[in-house]
Amino acid sequence: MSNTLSENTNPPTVSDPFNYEAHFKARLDQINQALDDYLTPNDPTAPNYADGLWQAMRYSTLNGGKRIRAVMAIETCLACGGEPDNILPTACAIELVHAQSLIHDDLPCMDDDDLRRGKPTLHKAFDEATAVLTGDALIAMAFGLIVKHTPSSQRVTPETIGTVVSDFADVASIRGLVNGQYVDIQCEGKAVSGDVLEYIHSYKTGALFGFSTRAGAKLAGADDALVETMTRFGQTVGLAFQIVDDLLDIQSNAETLGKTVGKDQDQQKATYPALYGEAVSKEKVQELTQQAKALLGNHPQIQVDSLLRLADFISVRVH
Ligand code: GRG
Repeated sequence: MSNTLSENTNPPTVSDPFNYEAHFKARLDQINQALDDYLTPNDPTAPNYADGLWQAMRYSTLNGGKRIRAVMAIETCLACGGEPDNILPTACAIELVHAQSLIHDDLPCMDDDDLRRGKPTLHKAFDEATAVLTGDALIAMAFGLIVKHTPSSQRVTPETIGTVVSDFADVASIRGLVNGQYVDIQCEGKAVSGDVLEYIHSYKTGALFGFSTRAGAKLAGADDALVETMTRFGQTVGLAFQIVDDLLDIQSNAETLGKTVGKDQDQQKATYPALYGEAVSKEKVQELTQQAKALLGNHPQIQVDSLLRLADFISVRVH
């Protein structure tokens, strides 16, 4: 398997997710290996009375997952002229916060789910207290990874890395996921407007995608205009990703998705298909995908191929 995109002489067609997945398998292996390393206690000889917590962190993080946000971060960094080492710690940090959000989302006080990535959710496999603590540990660890492991250089200064950490704090809190999750829960069972729905999806999902591409661009040393374009690219693709998620919740099955289906309707969630219907939601996905891809046309200096494929893959994904 090739480890670089440039070695791929026969790129998959954009509407073929199987070829796409093969193309990016090397990226997944790289991310999974780094996550495995980060989630290994440093000193195996030291007393470790919290072994169960390490196991829970590994169970919830190294248990599959598409790694789409991490791949977006890496591919954006490469597209903007950066190296994998610049972005890998942040890509892993993104996956840790994403894993944490899924663990907490699955808790009985939130979406109350039993199945995640084809296995029992963390609080089912372990217990609720462990699930809360695992989430806590993953968030804090994520910030540490960026600070401890991101190499600085003349192009990517410690100050730039500091702004990445600050951006991350925004999307992992009231300016991102937590905000979206709060409004999502508050809106359960209520009729919501299109604006509120877009707000929920943008905060709950779009924000972390936007951070992924923003960090990718910043850690490649991109200028402000490119950083802003890449942020919008990620946010737009992230919104499309969430609408596809809404559609799959209706159209797919638990075996394919590895999670419970039909929950949005059961919990009377605010979703695109519920508000606009399936056909309009699919059109919206295509519209957002085209918008995202068009943004990239503003910067002829970047290598856009893999980002175009990512956007297309997200729009046609089946799991
Ligand atoms: C970040 C501090 C902090 C708190 C999180 C619980 C919560 C607050 C937010 C939940 C947000 C949430 C569940 C959004 C859903 C996003 C989504 C579409 C998840 C599914 O992503 P995939 O399909 O999952 O990429 P895999 O398993 O492939 O990684």
